[in-house]
Amino acid sequence: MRPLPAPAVPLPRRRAVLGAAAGVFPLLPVSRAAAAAAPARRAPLPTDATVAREVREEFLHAWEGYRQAAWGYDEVRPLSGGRHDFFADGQSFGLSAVEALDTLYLMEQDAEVARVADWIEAHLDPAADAEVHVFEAVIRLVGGLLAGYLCTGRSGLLDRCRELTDRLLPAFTASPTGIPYTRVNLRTGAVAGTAPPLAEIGSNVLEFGLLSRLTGDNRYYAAAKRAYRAVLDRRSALDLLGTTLHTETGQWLDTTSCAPNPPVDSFYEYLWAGGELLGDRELTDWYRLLTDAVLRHQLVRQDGATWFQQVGATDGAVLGQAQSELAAFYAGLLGKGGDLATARAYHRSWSAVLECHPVLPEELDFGTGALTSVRDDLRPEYANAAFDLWRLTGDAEYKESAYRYFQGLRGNLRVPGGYTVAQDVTTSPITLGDLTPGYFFAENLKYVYLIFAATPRFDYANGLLSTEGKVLRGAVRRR
Ligand code: DMJ
Repeated sequence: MRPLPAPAVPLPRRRAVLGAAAGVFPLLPVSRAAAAAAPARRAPLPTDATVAREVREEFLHAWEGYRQAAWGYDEVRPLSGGRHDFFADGQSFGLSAVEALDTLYLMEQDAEVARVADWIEAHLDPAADAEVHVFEAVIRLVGGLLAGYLCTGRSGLLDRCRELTDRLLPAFTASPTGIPYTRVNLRTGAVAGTAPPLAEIGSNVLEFGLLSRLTGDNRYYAAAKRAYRAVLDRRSALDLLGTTLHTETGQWLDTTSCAPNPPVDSFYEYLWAGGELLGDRELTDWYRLLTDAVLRHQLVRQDGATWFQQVGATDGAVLGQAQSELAAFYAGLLGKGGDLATARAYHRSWSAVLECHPVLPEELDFGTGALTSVRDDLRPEYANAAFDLWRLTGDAEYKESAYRYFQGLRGNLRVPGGYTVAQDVTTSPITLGDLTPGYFFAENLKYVYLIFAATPRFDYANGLLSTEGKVLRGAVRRR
């Protein structure tokens, strides 16, 4: 079983009433929490057009930081002006540019879209001598190239996408079980890494299924389905799943059901989204089966809040009460899957945490009320859920969530060179780190922008985004 991390910053458990957050554990001293305005007392939001303009300006501020200091490299360090190779030292894939491509398109930055697409076609090397992380390469690069192709129609982007996916495929086809290896060398095809967590096993069916559709080559979709089936075949009698499987033996290496936390989070997301995007009923049925089990065994309603505990997959025994910020996306997924009341409640629990902090901390323990990670890695999941729930319901609450989240980022994590992660959100001022993660260009501000922009470039009724925020359906090409 996976041990839960010890609380890094134990804080007293308090139960004071905090406006709309009444009954939820304040996860910071009450004075700080009380300083946060309750929704009812907050000033009305600016007009939608104003917010959309503000959000686009901030995205372009970050983009300019990347362009000036790290163009063609994977990621920028916005404080120092340094660069970071995400996949392998000495190898760059222009990750942030690939991540930004469809966001730039939605924000009508057509000259930048052309600049990025030109760079990809000329410089992105799908056969680089680099051992890459398969899951990250799929959701970020394959998904980014697909979304870029769907936005622009440039066949060079689809060609790169296919070449890259062909070179990732040995991670699946070399596996005796169908459970993918975690790493592959793009040049040699050598595979490594035999302990993938569930997110790394399943978070490819959207990209691979869509690529199969676009190319007529079913190998990609077949590999993704084989991987999913391998996991479903190993579910417990309670219909719960563990965390990690062995690629070659097919044995569970960790039998903790930690959904919706990482490292299993998007495994569940891709079941629902795969059913939706690909019309695959089997994926939808698997989503329902597994989600019912998570709701039955892991949902905790406590002091007015809604959280998800960790349990043993075979016996349902309670193992922990850790909640990662990355799990905040689950409110949107539950809503899309039809569990709207639970979805709303879970999002409110995260909103209450945001009442207590300028930006969301990385992890907490809802049992003790302690923060177990005081970092903020510029995470997008809360905004992702706000976007999903706003699209489902149209409720103003989710616009407020998104705008408050945006204000937190702009007020605390903006630096002259762009936006950066934080090492400690509990200090005043926040202790900053020095990195703009690639996903920031794909996700955070895209979700907020789409809520306020009413852009004709996105089909709000049918649009579908990947776990990395890539628009895999619903990009409306410009005339
Ligand atoms: C992103 O890469 C994706 O959202 C992924 O599913 C997990 N989370 C990171 C950003 O936090």
